[in-house]
Amino acid sequence: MKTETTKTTRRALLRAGFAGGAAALATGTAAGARAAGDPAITEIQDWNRYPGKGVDATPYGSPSSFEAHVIRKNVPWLTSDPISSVNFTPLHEIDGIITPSGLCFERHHGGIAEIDPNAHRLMVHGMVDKPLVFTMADLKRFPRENRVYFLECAANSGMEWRGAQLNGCQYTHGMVHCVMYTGVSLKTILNEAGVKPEGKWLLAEGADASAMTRSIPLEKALDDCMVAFGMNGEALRPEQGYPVRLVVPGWEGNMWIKWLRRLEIGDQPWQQREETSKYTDLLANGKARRFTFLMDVKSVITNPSPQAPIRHGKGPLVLTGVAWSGNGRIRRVDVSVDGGRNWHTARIDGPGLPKALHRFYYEFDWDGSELFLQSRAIDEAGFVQPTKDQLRSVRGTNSIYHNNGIQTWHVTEEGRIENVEIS
Ligand SMILES: Nc1nc2c(c(=O)[nH]1)N[C@H]1C(S)=C(S)[C@@H](COP(=O)(O)O)O[C@H]1N2
Ligand SMILES: [Mo]
Repeated sequence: MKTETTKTTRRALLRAGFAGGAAALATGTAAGARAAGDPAITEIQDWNRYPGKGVDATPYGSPSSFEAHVIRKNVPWLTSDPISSVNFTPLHEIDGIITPSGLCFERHHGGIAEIDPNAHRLMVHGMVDKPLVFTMADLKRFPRENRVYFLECAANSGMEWRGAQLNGCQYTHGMVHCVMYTGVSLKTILNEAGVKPEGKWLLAEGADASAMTRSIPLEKALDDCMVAFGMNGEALRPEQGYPVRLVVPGWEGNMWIKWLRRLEIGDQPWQQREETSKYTDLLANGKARRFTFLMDVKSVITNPSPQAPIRHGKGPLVLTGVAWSGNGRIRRVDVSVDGGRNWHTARIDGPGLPKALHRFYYEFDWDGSELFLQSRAIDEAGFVQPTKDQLRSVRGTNSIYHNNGIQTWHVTEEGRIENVEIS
């Protein structure tokens, strides 16, 4: 009873205080102005009244139940079976440059291998002095490295080659993620076996039911590739290749063999399915580009976007997105609100790491008129993200791979947003 009285008094006081302040707020900035008697202020909420769950309620934590909509999603009609399919990173729901492990898009060709790490082996053989087999425990006794990289599937934006298709950056650009990997440099492992002078290529093979296999030039293997067992500070997730995957920085995701079990050294590529029938780029003249490993400079505005419309009306607006390049760092990102007529330099915030996502922002006052939003990234090698028309004039429309064209979002006066194409 006493508590009730106290509560009523406090509520009454709050109400009185805010009735006086409301007039001043209404003439101030839109942000922060709230009507008098807002129950979020005047009512004592349950979480303020009762103690919450104690420690260990969730020994392995999970996001707030109010964030339950922040999930990977697939497009069921794209593939006939989820075992060989893809889902997409919810780019419009995340910020910064690191993709939370549970939101990293998944691409499997034979489902997720559930591997007992104690029964897993990594074999190194072929043109080497000393063929070797490593256990996971063996791998963890080599010097370790921590590096942040993006992984993009070569088929990201693949549905958009012939025109605007999917309504949301999660679907048009969500086959990319960026995490911090912990592992051993591939060079260390290969040096342990001793690559023979005639060795020029590396074959990497997965232990999953698809036994995914790709040929990688030895030069790249000895440059910056990693044999990774950690992501974002903990073990790899099963979806991402637990207990160990190959990291091939800046190059197409297909080469980042998950559930890695075999590395073979040879003197030429093996012409596996994934580098002949798949992941080659069919041009207009019927010839195909092969071994197009590098992921070119690319960017996309993640907010606002079709799944994240403008709900706050005119006034201050935070536009944000991500940019990345297989060539290294992003030098600059330009943003246009009028379909590419005028460009503004966006602000890159957070670490600018080579072959990692870069986060950009462009803050402006929206006057409530219709917009055509675009972003254009430029990398440190000087490559400029092309328009889709520029890309098609060189590559045609036969391929589904390596589409790094500029994305356009149409914003209506109501703040609704749609995937469109204007250049
Ligand atoms: N063993 C194996 N490795 C694999 C695949 C696979 O199906 N099996 N898919 C590849 C493809 S096509 C891509 S795009 C990336 C996806 O990595 P992710 O699932 O971590 O996003 O893994 C690659 N590595
Ligand atoms: Mo892929």
